Amino acid sequence: MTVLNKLTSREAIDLEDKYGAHNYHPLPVVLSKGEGVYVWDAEGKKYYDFLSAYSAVNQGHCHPKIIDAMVNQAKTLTLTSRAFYNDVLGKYEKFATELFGFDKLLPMNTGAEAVETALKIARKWAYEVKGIDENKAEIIVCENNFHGRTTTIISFSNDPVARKNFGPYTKGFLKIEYDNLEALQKTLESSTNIAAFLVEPIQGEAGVYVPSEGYLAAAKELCAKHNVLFIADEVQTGIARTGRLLATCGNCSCEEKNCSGRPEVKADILILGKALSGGAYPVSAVLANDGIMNVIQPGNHGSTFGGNPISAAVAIAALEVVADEKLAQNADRLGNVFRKELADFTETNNLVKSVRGKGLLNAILINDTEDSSTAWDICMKLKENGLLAKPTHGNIIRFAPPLVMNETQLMDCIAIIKKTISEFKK
Ligand code: IF1
Repeated sequence: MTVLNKLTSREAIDLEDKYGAHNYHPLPVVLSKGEGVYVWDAEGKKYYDFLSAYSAVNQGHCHPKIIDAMVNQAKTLTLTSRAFYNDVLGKYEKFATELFGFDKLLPMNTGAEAVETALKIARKWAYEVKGIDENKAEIIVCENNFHGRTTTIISFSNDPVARKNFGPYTKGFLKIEYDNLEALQKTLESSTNIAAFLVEPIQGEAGVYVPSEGYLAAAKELCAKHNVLFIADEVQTGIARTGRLLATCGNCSCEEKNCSGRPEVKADILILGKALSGGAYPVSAVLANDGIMNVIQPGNHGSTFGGNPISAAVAIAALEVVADEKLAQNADRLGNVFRKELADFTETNNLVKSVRGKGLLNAILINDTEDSSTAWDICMKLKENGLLAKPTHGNIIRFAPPLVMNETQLMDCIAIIKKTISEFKK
């Protein structure tokens, strides 16, 4: 069998099991094709994708505009490194900084790289602008955070599976309870060495925890009062996923003709990734105004692929699709439909305790213990019924379809979810 021959699902799983590191425990489905809200397995069975590659495929699988941009650029110039200029990066930087309302953008590839970049910028700003003594900077993070898998990032994780036996850990992080302003205020008042507060506008991996109304705005205000940078990790919540261009847009609606780029809660440092490329290519970015971004001077930071022509061309196309197809508005509207339908369902089915989320980033809480296999078993049944989703932690199932879904498709998916859970027998 040459590598290019089509594999059966069994063959594909066996190859990954034998030759691949076991750093994931995937649902036993082997995907072979994707288009819009659908994916097909190696045997040609069709599914609704209700994970969207963890909110990277917001624009739908293989969006023609994004793929065309990628293919055309790939046929022209793929990578120059930043040792030289290229004729696409500046266009992308201008487009994205005007769209999100910042002076500058530092291009990277993965979300974790962008988070690491934001942490480095915040520390350098603390020493060179705020005047904190070198190596004394502290950054506040939240319990149950997820910001990526690098050694520094897992150093401030409290997920033992992501953290254990990867020490020694990076210092300089203070952990507080998420959605707790008092804890933030107390910590801000406890030290003059605080550089920044890093927060997810909604805690995705922790189980789609939406903070209280006004939390982010009040947190930003507290940070400003203490001359501490507010860093929003919108890798998962950004790019229209929560019904706004950014989750930090809050109630500022995308209905405005030209987005003012002044979200309700304007981060000092904004981190983007995942759907910044529509899932076609690793593209992430850190955005900030000159007073912060200009602490980065030649040689301070970089990446071989960061800012490459393909990533720039793909990101422009991916962001244009969000605006052209009004994906934030669609996510907002369909998200309300989804939560209403599932909330009604909880009235009649005791296996679903609750539904929560914003836009098309939602999750249901299964009425079973954290360590039960019920959520996984339900996802296995959903797979049989043509819908792919995966539990986050324990008994929480995340539901995050591509934002190009229409109401008919959504109602079809809701019917599948209700039917599966109603028939579910442990
Ligand atoms: C895995 C989770 C989601 C992220 C936020 C940064 C990153 C992520 C808010 C890092 C990445 C991915 C990573 C992937 C699974 C997935 C995930 F379950 F891990 F937590 F989406 F919720 N900030 N999240 O969500 O971006 O380096 O991956 O490009 O590592 O298993 P990345």
